Amino acid sequence: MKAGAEMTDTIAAVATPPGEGGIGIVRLSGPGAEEILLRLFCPAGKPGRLESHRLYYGHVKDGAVTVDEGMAVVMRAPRSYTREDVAELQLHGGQAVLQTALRLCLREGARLAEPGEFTRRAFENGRIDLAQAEAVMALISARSEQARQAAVRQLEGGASAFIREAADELYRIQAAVAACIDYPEEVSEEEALADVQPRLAALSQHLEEAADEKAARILQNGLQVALCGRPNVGKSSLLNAVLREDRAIVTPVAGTTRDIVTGETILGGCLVRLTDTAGVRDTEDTVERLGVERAKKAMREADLLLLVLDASQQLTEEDRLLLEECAGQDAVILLNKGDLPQTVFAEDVSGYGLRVMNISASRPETLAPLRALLAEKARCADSLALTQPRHVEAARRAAAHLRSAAEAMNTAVDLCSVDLLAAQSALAEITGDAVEERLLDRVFEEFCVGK
Ligand SMILES: Nc1nc2c(ncn2[C@@H]2O[C@H](COP(=O)(O)OP(=O)(O)OP(=O)(O)O)[C@@H](O)[C@H]2O)c(=O)[nH]1
Ligand SMILES: [Mg+2]
Repeated sequence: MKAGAEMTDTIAAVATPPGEGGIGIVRLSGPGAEEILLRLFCPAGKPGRLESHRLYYGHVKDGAVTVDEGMAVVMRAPRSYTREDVAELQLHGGQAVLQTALRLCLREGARLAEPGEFTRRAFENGRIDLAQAEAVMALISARSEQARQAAVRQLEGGASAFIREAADELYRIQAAVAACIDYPEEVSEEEALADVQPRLAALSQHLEEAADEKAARILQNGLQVALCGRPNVGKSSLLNAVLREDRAIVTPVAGTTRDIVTGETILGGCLVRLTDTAGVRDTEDTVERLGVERAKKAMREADLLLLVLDASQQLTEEDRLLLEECAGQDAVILLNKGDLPQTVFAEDVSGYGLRVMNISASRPETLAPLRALLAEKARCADSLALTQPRHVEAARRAAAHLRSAAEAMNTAVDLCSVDLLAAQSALAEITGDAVEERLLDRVFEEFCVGK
């Protein structure tokens, strides 16, 4: 824990976001929570000691001066978010009101909470493990229904259960190795190898399958889709049509889009980030050339490419070059301007092994299959056990140690022990079962104050 932060003191923070709102909450946690609350909050009817988990109407007072009227609740340990005594004030949600109430809490003996400190206390007091604590932040920052569902699964212990099962199997493997080393007359090296090596392989594969970096990134940041094509085929029109907003400039002039234009939308509960790019062609124009370079970079970074072709015009050399570039990648060919007399048909581009869709950016009803495809590609969390980049990284590290343990056993059985220990501690980092303070500091730094 950081210098100055003591779990025995009482912390306070505004728990609701800055700005104006109907209600704002000031939160206290620690042994002095109730006492501090009662020094500034006067419940109507003077009930004496407050009942736990009951809401009281009253006034916040600075001496004789009223600061605001509102409600207060005390939640005594251990039945609270932090498992400590918690008190909350629900006041009018203006900054002056909330900051004044917070200042009074600090004057009466509370300390300003650090980011994530309430959740850190819930973790330190054993109410939740580290993966669940991170799920709280993932839930707060979830931007799509898919991300929300994944965060709730993690909060309910999904990721933790997966990791603990893996850790249990690893303990059993470690026990088998120890038996062979300690009692060589009872368990031979051959027996140990035949038993343990396949189990190590299975466990590392199991972890690797759950640690899908790409899927975890798509879940957090959305599916990255790049619209590409030669100038004037209708990329910007398509961006606007899918986003249902007038985001990019559209004109009949080839070379309209010079820079990258991005927009986000939710499709089927999943986040999709669309990038419109400059039409790709050879050009002498300096600005347009830079735009084309950016377009190529966006194409390299995308999870999915949408190659837009103008179906009302003959294919050009630029179209063919782009088709070749997209072949072999995750790409879809969109034959746009289907409302005009058609010159290019699906058969003409079937040789590239890519899916082809007939659309018209100016007829939104033709885009339903494309929307469905994007939603399907962006859906990635259904079977994903691990969704946080930190967990994915640690699980991959554990898997790598298991593979090198299996390898080391070929030389001598006892050589695998170091790798098995390293794998075990990588798994423990995920749930926070045995972690260093520095790691905890890094995890909770990401939080907002008041959570
Ligand atoms: N008839 C018809 N016209 C379209 C369609 N989609 C785009 N257009 C027209 O095609 C022209 C070019 O559209 P843009 O969306 O600017 O094309 P772009 O690919 O972004 O062009 P650059 O930015 O120059 O690369 C505009 O006049 C659009 O109105 C379509 O489905 N049908
Ligand atoms: Mg454009």
